[in-house]
Amino acid sequence: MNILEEMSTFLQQGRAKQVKELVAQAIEEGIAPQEILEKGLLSGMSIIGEKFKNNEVFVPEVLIAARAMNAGTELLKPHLATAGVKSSGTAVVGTVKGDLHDIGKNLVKMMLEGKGLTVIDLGVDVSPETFVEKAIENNAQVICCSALLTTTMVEMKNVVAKAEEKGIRDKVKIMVGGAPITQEFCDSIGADYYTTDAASASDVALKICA
Ligand code: B1M
Repeated sequence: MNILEEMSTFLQQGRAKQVKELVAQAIEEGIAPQEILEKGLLSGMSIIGEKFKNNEVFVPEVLIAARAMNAGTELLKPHLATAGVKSSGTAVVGTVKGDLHDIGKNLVKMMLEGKGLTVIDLGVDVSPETFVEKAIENNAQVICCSALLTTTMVEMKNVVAKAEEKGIRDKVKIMVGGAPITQEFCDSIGADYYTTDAASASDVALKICA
């Protein structure tokens, strides 16, 4: 088993300490941070996701795997980020109301910071009002909404509506993403951009702010 497979296995077992140690070792060995993220961490989380779907593991196991994932990505963060880049714009980022999934949102945050953007992280379970108020308060050019549940993705429409109501719709772009989101959904709610992954989200955000 190579180091990334081992990392993926420990992540599935929720062994945060071992995941962190292997991330540190992989960085030390010169493995590209993106490869560590994709083949070591995300691959483990995707296996857990499948098992969760098939009732082979349950919420506690998923939760400790998620903690191990966050521990690993935290260590990777400075390596994914471009050091010393001057802030080129501001984005507010959050997971929509009713939704507590934050791993994808944290990756988006990390990649945006890596592009030198100032990121206001609103956390999870964020109401449309909060997205819009914080965008106004921080003069943000982009609002990034993440959702993982089909029951919560509808909240994104409310973010668009709230931005219109508060008169900032022409000043701020709204980007949406997360596993259940599609381009079609994005278009149907009047959001501006849909991206499939955190790296693409940061590319688009950078263009918006340029
Ligand atoms: Co939840 N969960 N979960 N869960 N969970 C899913 C999403 C689910 C698909 C599992 C399944 O059934 N197969 C399912 C949703 C089904 C549906 O809606 N159709 C589900 C469910 C049902 C639930 C609960 C309702 C379970 C319950 O309690 N009965 C509950 C809901 C709680 C709530 O939110 N109110 C729940 C709870 C949890 C945990 C707390 C245990 C835990 C979350 C821990 C945490 O986040 N801190 C959890 C987890 C971990 C998952 C799975 C296994 C993994 C999600 C994840 O982090 N993936 C997930 C199954 C799966 O996705 N395979 C599942 C890794 C992450 C990097 O991917 O967030 O998609 P993702 O981000 C990607 C892209 O989507 C994109 O970038 C990332 C890649 O670079 N992206 C963006 C994300 N946001 C973006 C924003 C952008 C652009 C791109 O622009 C703004």
